[in-house]
Amino acid sequence: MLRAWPSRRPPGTILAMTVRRVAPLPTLLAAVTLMACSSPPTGAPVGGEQGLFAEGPDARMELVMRDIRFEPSEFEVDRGALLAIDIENAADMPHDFTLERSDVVYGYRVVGKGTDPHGESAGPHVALRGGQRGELRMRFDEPGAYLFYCNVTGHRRSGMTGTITVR
Ligand SMILES: [Cu+2]
Repeated sequence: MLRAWPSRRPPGTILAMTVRRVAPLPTLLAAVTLMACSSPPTGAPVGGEQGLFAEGPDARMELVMRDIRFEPSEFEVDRGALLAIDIENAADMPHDFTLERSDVVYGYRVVGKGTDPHGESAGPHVALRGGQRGELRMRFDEPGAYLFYCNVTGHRRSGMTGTITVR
């Protein structure tokens, strides 16, 4: 179980932590630029409430997609906190983050041209090409366990699932 780290720290601290955890500098700069701008790059997929990007999140974490699993697959967050998840698809094939429940406030931004959605979804659904990244923000108002999975055919069945515990 990994706890999303609080982001009410000096900005330099957050950046340093981010630098250690993600790889290439150009990619990092793209992600930082994405977070800092009020509007996303032209043509990049966005969804949900973009107003969630107007202010800093209460907690931030990284979620990596691999073949075929999420890392980490379990983490927790406080109820009511604005959670920012930097999602990276470190695999060659497309993957997505799909939340099973739709009663969540969310917004996302993908860096660069995205993939088409993998099936229907009423809630958060972020589809990424291999090697692509994006940011998903969510706020959970109800405590409980929220299942997420990859909706690419066969991936959920193969164990590409995880759980967010809201306390
Ligand atoms: Cu997948």
